[in-house]
Amino acid sequence: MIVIKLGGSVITDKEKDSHFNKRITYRLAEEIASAGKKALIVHGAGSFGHPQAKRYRLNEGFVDKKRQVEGISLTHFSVRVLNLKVMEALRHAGIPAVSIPPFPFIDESFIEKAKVAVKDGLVPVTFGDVVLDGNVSIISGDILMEIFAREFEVERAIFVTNVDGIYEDPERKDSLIKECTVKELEKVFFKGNAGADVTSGMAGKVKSIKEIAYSGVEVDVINGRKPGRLKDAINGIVAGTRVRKNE
Ligand code: IP8
Repeated sequence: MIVIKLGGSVITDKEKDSHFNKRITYRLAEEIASAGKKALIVHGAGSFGHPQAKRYRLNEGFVDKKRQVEGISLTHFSVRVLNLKVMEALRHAGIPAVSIPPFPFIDESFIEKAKVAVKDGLVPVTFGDVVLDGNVSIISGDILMEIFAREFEVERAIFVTNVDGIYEDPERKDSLIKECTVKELEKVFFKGNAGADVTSGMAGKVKSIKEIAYSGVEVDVINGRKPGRLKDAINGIVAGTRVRKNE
């Protein structure tokens, strides 16, 4: 089984509020379908969640509850709109996908629901969302990748992004890390590229990647804008960054 995250920066245009990259998402769905492996799918929120969550400061907890209630509803609505679009793409490619939203919170039943779906031959799809965990917060798709990698027998985790992989220095094109151990990744310092992102961009992602590799699952980071790379990665051929699992 493979766990795949379709990053918000690939399936949406982060520069424009609520803009879905339909052509790319449909192609990625075709690549997943044609690779023919069992999969669990997570997707990011991109411009369907980050600007909304930021506007209402949902990543800061309850700071102005009266106003934030509208923000919670809007953000959850927006990520669900995106989820439906992703579901359409997956179903168009012939993938028997079913949606399992994190809202209102993640507990054991979340994993149980995903397990039941997998057992019956369905492909669970979840996504970064707003959650009410006694307070208000944002759960990133990266954390959901950690949960899936831990709870299922996963062979590989693939992060589909809009860059070629993990760079030691994002400003230096020649610093792409092609393959490394999780221990080597520890030595790389990531500045983070927060921008419009409420879940810390690449720095947050690397934290999750390390967790997954430490839990014994190999992680690949690839560029989803380059046709064929996702299908190849599912089949074990990575053009990007491969983080070897901790053995
Ligand atoms: O794009 C963020 O999920 P991510 C979820 O996977 C929201 O980091 C609602 C901003």
